[in-house]
Amino acid sequence: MAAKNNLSAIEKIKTASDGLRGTIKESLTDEITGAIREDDQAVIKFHGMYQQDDRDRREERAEKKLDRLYSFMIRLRLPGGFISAKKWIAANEIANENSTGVIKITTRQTIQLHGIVKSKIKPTISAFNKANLDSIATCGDINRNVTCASHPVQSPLHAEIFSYASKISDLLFPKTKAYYEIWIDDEKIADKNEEIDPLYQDRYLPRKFKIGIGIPPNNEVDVLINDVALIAVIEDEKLKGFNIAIGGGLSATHGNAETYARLATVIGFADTEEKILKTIYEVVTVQRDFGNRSDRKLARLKYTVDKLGVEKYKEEVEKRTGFKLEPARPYTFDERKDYYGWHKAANGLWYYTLFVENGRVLDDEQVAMKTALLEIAKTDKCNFLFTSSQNIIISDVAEADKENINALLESFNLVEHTDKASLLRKNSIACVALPTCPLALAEAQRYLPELISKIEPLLDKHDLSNNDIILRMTGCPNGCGRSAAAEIGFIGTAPGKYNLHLGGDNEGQRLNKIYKENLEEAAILTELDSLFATFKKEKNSKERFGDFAIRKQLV
Ligand code: SRM
Ligand code: SF4
Repeated sequence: MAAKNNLSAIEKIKTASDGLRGTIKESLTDEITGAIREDDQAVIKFHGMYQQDDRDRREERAEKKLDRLYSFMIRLRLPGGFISAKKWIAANEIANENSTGVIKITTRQTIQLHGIVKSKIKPTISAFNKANLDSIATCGDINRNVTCASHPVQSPLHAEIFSYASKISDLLFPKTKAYYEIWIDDEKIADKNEEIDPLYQDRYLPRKFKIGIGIPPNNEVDVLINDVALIAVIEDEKLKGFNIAIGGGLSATHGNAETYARLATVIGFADTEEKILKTIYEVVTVQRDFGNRSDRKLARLKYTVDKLGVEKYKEEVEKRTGFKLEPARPYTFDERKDYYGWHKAANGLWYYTLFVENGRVLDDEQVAMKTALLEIAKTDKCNFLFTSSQNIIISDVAEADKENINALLESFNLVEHTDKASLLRKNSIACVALPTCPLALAEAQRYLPELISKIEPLLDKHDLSNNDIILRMTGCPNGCGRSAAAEIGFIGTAPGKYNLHLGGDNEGQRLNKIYKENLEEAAILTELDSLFATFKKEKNSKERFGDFAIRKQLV
């Protein structure tokens, strides 16, 4: 535990924030700047928003001696990525009214809106509130949006397993009412006792906290990259409980050997709902009490787990829950992919998985996806689910409504759009990066589509287009597009330059390693051309690209 005088600046801001209020109200009324006060920038994260600026315009504005072009990004809380058609319509309207208009599906199954100017934050949150949507705790040092395996065809028990996403989200929900007070009704909360928070206290967690739920054998949710990973155990067609793993996280900092990506380690099995939730709660309290509060680079749960040792961490959790976890049950992940197109789940309802390149829902010259999804939502005959690979599932479609929805998908060319995208493109993820992400060192979502168009002919050339290779790109090593868990991972180092990582497995159970540093596009294509040639020639019959890279000791 960090000594008081050794605490990081953010720790002091949290405890002095009066239940996450800070001076946000004053910041909002300051008309001289489009920004908010520095301390408040840390506090608003807990309300689900980030201050950003348009990095494409920085230079031009600096030359004109203008302030940066500030705006805000708001991220919704949608456990498991579920949203009703009515809520989608509301989000669409709010996006048009107050943001850039692009609806961005994230790698943690939710929606982000960008480009919201300061004066529009309150109207945005208030409109979300009217639609029963909120952005509480989607950022900040707190439990974030809980992810869950999204494809209902994965198991007849999908709904039962899925319900844990909301249960966990509720369990770890903060008690402060600051969000409502600041953004919605302006009323001061009379009884501060209601806000006493035994879990987060006034210091919250040392760092962000993420929980995911996976359903073997498909690891499309990338469950092991989470601080806490629940792996559903199904025996005799019943949900027996979950294997619980701790300590996943993908970020590292270039040049800082103390930082590293890590996959979660399974610590045991819990059967009843009470035991499962209690264990999760206490994993969080141990991190709250033992996590590093002086160095934010080393504050994630993964470092606490490695500092204490997995066994010690587990013992501390068991001491607090008052029961021992059972030995982990066997499980196998043998794929990690979205099931595109139409599928029928065990409950008789249909689902269509739509390919959304890098999660960006908009109308462009190729396809009017945003208009199409609005029209589909207006039928009110479906719901929506977002996948961890930034795609959209049009869900819960009754047999009688399928034809109508499919006709809409066809008429807007969404079926063709999904079908004609290559396997490589459909297996890819890019994070947001430029121009909004302040941490980006290189492009990601604005560049990857173009790079893939140059990689596809290489795969064709070596007759490898039918290989299920997972490729991901991030604009920096924070890992938002989970590139450390890809078979081919690109991690931005500088404008136009990427480290090329190889050797991650296809199922998300082995991280990749650095193969070549600081490659520009021409070098990337030369490297891949030669790697694909060797792979084609020397691979074993069903060998995956990531496994091949390991067998051949390429990394
Ligand atoms: Fe992330 C910070 C975007 C998933 C690890 N992430 C950011 C910020 C907010 C930049 C910032 O701090 O100012 C990015 C905003 C960009 C923008 O303009 O929108 C950002 N992260 C994203 C999203 C939108 C990427 C996407 O294209 O979908 C994802 C939103 C998820 C959500 O809905 O909550 C997103 N971020 C992830 C993931 C992947 C995951 O969780 O599955 C990771 C790696 C897993 C992990 O947490 O280890 C990830 N983001 C980070 C980190 C590194 C954290 C660390 O341990 O050091 C940062 C930087 C930080 O926290 O200091 C970060
Ligand atoms: Fe920004 Fe880096 Fe995350 Fe990409 S990986 S969104 S560049 S913080």
